[in-house]
Amino acid sequence: MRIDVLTLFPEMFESPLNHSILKLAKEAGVVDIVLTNIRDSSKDKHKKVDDRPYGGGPGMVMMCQPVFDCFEQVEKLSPDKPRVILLTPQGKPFTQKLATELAGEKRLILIAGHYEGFDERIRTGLNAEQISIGDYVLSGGELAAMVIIDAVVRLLPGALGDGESAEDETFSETASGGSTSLTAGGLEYPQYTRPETFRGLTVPEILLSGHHGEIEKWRRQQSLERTRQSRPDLLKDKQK
Ligand code: 6GU
Repeated sequence: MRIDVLTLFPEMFESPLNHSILKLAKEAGVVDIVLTNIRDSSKDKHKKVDDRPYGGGPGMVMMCQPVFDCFEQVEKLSPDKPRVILLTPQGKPFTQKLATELAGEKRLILIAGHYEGFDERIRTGLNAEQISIGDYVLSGGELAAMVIIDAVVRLLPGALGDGESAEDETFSETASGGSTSLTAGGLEYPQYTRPETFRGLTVPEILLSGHHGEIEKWRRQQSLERTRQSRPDLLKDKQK
């Protein structure tokens, strides 16, 4: 997969893209992530990329010219037709299901904005879909782009090392939309590793018993209880 990111702050991506799974995935050739600075496309003599909103109001709006020119230059860098995504709090919610869908694409172009938002003609002119990562406001789309990149790349075949699997997780879903994980769409059960006692805190007896059936039952109960406590909405969703 190729992912192009259009941003005013390419440096923000350096650390997240160069550690852990994303680093390994890039090294393995599973994904190619290319960062392009929108400001470099500004034709303004001061490299301006934003301006005051028509009609008044607070803040600044990302201008068409630098974004359109940057997009057109980047689009040409590969023959594959991209899925174009604008990161904005007005977008559709990013979910595991959407991550799975995006992981099936050959190419993504992510456009991260700053200031109060994009000139609307950027969305319509570039035929971009809008995605939000949650109901809160970030100061820019960069962190949202990184969240999406992480969630998508780890799903690509070959991104996780041997013995690791992106399936069988809390939010994983099958093609039909149903969950097949042990937790059945709920939250993960609690995990423990050595030692058996740490500062007087012990590991639940059942996990040391070797009774696999009982362990599985205990894990299901724990998962259900945690889900009831923290995310009852996930249980309600299942009843629909
Ligand atoms: Cl994609 N951008 C911004 N600025 N804020 C957000 C967001 C995106 N998703 C949630 N909040």
